[in-house]
Amino acid sequence: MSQGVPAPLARHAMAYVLAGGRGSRLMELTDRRAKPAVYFGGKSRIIDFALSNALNSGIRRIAVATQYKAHSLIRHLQRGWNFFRPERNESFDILPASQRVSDDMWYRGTADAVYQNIDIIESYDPKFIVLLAGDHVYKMDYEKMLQQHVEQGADVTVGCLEVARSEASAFGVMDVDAKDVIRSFLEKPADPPAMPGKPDKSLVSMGIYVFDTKFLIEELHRDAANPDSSHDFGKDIIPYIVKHGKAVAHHFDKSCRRSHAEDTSYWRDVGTVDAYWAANIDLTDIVPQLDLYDREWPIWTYGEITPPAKFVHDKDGRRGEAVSSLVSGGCIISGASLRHTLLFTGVRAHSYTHIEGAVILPYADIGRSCRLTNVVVDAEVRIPDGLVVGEDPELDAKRFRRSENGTCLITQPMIDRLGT
Ligand code: ADQ
Ligand code: ADP
Repeated sequence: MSQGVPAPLARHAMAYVLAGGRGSRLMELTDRRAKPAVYFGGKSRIIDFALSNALNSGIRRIAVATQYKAHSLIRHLQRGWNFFRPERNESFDILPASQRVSDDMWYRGTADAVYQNIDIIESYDPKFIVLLAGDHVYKMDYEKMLQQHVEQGADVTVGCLEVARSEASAFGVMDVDAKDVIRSFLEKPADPPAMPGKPDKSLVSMGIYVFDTKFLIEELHRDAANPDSSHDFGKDIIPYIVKHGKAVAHHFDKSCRRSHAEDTSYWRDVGTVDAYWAANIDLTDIVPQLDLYDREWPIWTYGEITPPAKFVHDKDGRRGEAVSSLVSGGCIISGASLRHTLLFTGVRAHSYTHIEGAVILPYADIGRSCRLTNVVVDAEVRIPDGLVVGEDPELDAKRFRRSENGTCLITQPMIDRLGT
């Protein structure tokens, strides 16, 4: 169907990013913002990874469907992703759930979040749709996925990777033949099937898809007319195409952006507080698994203009210092010491304070004489002088959101409750 379209195919594609999900396992971190708007890596938000991948792959039309607690996400997109120019055939559309098609306020499912905007997609007439999730951290060249899609003449191409079988029930799990044609697809099976010859592994969907636009629109109309459908890609659309058409798997390994030959193929869901903490803290390692310093694959974001980070002695001559840490612009470390810590923009840390294994979101202020170990501190939280976290599991669990692995998430309402 798509034979004859000249490469790069990305110039004929629109990236459609689903960014409406809450990500409820991130607990209070997503009380005020959708998961794609959650801060990651010191300067970015999670959605910047999918958007930067699209841009770095050569895609120049992007749409983002939003729903849950969209304000912080929309503000971020308006500030950081506003450089697309119609006269160069570029576009960037933010598509909040609205009453475009029916009286329903909300998108009913991921397929409905595309169906309700078919007219907008058609107005740009892209040949391909690269459908992305706005809530994963990874670097990937979608051009390679588009090329496989065209070469194999697929109806849909599904991005996939291998995960431990014990974790696979959170995903769509597939079985493929020698040419990677998908033979079966089970959405979040209780007992996920293993890969042939690899009893501990399952092949799972990354929740990203390439479609010919015309085919996708036909499928969305068919699905919308089906009263039994939940209007979800993973539950309804993909299993239907696997049965009645040609669905092909694209292995992430083939298009994962590597900075050097030994790079592992890095993909994270960061769906829980523990996974979020670990992926951020990993960046403080000597050689992190995710390279944010690759100038040929930059992760674009909204960058606030700040003065440089500042490290000062306090009045008693105590050094403000950070080792194995990432410190963003606008931070002031005064007489505090930091280890394996990641500070987002504008954080303050004061004298006699020690911080270790901490992810501290923008404009938090850590008082004097605190000891914080293995914490995530939400944006703009004011940690009172003398607070100790990470040394008494029982006390921590009473005061904060203590995770399975012992990470404490600290938000302002939790701090306010300490005084009562
Ligand atoms: P899930 O992880 O369950 O499974 P889902 O909740 O469907 O993913 O969300 C997919 C994306 O759509 C997310 O980026 C989310 O933010 C967004 N989204 C959810 N509801 C939305 C709505 N109403 N409007 C707009 N956006 C919305 C999917 C697939 C699995 C696959 C995993 C990989 O169904 O097969 O394995 O992703 O993570
Ligand atoms: P502490 O509680 O550690 O004593 P303060 O918050 O009083 O720290 O600030 C300590 C140091 O941080 C100051 O002496 C100054 O060097 C620097 N600092 C604080 N605020 C600013 C600012 N607005 N601009 C530049 N430097 C500042």
